Amino acid sequence: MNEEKEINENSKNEQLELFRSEDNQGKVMTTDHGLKLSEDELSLTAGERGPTLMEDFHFREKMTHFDHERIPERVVHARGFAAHGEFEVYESLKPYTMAKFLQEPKKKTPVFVRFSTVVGSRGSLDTPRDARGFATKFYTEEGNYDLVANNIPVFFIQDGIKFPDVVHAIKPEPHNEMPQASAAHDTFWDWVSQNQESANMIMWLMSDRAIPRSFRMMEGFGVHTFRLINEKGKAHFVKFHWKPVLGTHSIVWDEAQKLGGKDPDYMRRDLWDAINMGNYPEYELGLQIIEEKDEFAFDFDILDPTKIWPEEDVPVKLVGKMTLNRNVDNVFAETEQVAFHPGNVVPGIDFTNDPLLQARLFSYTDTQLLRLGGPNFHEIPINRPVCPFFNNQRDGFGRQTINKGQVTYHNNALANNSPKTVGEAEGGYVHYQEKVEGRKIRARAQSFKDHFSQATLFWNSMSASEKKHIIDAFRFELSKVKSKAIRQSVVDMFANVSVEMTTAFAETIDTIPPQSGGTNITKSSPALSQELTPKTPLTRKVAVVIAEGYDGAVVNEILKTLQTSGVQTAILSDKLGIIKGSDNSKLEAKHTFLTDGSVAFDAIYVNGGKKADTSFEMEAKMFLKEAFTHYKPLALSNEGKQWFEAQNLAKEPGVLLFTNQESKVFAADFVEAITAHRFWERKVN
Ligand code: HDE
Repeated sequence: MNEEKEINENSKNEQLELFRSEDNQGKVMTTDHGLKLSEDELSLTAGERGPTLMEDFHFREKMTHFDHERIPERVVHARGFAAHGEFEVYESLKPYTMAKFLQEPKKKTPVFVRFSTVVGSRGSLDTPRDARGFATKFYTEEGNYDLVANNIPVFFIQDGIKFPDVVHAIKPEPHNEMPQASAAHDTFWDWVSQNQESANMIMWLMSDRAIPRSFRMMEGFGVHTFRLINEKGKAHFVKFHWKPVLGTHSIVWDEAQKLGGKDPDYMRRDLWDAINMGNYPEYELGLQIIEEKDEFAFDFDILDPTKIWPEEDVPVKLVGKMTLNRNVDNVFAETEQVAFHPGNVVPGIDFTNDPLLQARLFSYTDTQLLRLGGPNFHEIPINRPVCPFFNNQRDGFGRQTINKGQVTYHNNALANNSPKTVGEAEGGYVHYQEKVEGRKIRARAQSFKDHFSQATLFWNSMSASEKKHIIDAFRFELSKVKSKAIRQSVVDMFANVSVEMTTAFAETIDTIPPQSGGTNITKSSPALSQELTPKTPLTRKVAVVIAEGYDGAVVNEILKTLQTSGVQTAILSDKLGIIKGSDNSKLEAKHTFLTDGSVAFDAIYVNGGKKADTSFEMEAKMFLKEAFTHYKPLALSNEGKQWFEAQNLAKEPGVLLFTNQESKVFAADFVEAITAHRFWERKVN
């Protein structure tokens, strides 16, 4: 297993195959030790009504294993979902880095990506207002490289020593363990108002970025400044980005909350289904590069993780593509046991002195030691590098490898001093020789102390609807904060970002609006808004609502057009099973009003049906009204049109009524509306 082989996109899968069990199908049940069993439902007892006997090794083994099935969940990012895939560069990145997996286009490197929420427990929901983790393990020929990213490019704090504080503050409060997976409570906002470096991150957290539509439709950011080093030893500062090919999209807050009840697995299901259907999610890798000589050329410190590098000032160069194309076989073995670490680097990629990054370099191994039960977690199949690995680390709980040989120390003569270290020319990792000097102090540079300018930049860059969502998010979160003093402190803090914004929510949360404040930042960064992100009908989900006696000709035309445009359709009715059209055509309903709210879909087409009763009509009206208030495209014909008109909602944008045009034209217009995604200009109240 541990031999040198050319790495390609299949390398990790082939390695995992060595550890996969056969399916249980048709097999005889045995103990863990291979003994065939004759009985699995009755314990061994002394007589039919007597006590259970200690001798019952099968009972003991089965129960003991069960008792020990759980491992500690991750202290943050506990709820996650993952998939396998591959990565390739578009052009050689040789001018910037010697990392071998970034040298040649067409060379494919296997990857494993775990997406996550940050705050909630493992059994919480997929759609809270929260940052999302986006951690990628590249299995390269030089060892594993981990890009452990989030979907928000900045962080709450500048120094990792404060991480336990922010996490304690945002997690459920310790005296009553409430609320789950939510920042909307006193301790979090108390912490925010006492730690003003969080301002920029809070703007992102209150924005649509914190309620993504899908893992397939969110950006990823390495957050920290890293270094790329080329063969000549020249370094560049770099920030890493993932750009989803489908664009960056979000849902609305009311939808997010309802989805939490209707389908807490909404985002993992979306990823799982997309991969199973062959709609492989794709993300382009982007680099922002700053020359070493320009380290101090910006009005922020490039080592400060609460700052972005505005894309208009430092463009993102798209250098490669990652495709996720295979679901996991077993969530525990892969998604739960995968262990990421920002310190897993390869030659050509190095760190900077960002104080948040430095703290992470300690924390990730430390946490795995507890979570995965000891120092051998690198041997768990999902964590193993695909290249060979040799050293003198030995033993410990759960050791898998049978290391041969007598010698387990360095230097040695007995084994010719092997395993030996090698220089850079042979692939040995040499840390970048940055010159550092200074006194031992606990202090932060002045250049880290502007906490508000970029928060204002973010606000300035939002569209009108995005601004409204941010204001509503502040209102929601702060309305749940019981202490009026904390609410006022937050208002006073965000007055520093924008008086316009803070005034818009201050009175609604029983606080005194600011009289003055704001920064002198007037510029905006269009890249921060989701307004201009790519939009496509591909993989959008549309509910086609029909009752008995639906109009077969129209419905079939619409289904055909949607499907050929790459839209996913779902037939929905008041019951499961075959529904007959007025022309005797048949469609099978696999979704119902009861099981799937309108929130499960991106757009709705209601045809109705001649035989629809009043209960169907009531349900359809509620379904439509809800989708309408979420700004979704709606197409209506036949009874559907009448029901909707009865609610006086017909003239708003994004509502398509089938009048006398051809159903082909109607269907094409609907696809166009689906491509627009949401109609924010619609008046919903
Ligand atoms: Fe993490 N973080 N983090 N983090 N983080 C963990 O590691 C930590 C930070 C991120 O899917 C933990 O294995 C510290 C920034 C992701 O398995 C832990 C600090 C970013 C994941 C930890 C940070 C991240 C984690 C918990 C501040 C975006 C999930 C379990 C110094 C760039 C990885 C684990 C997965 C997980 C510590 C800040 C992203 C405790 C101390 C900034 C995506 O080690």
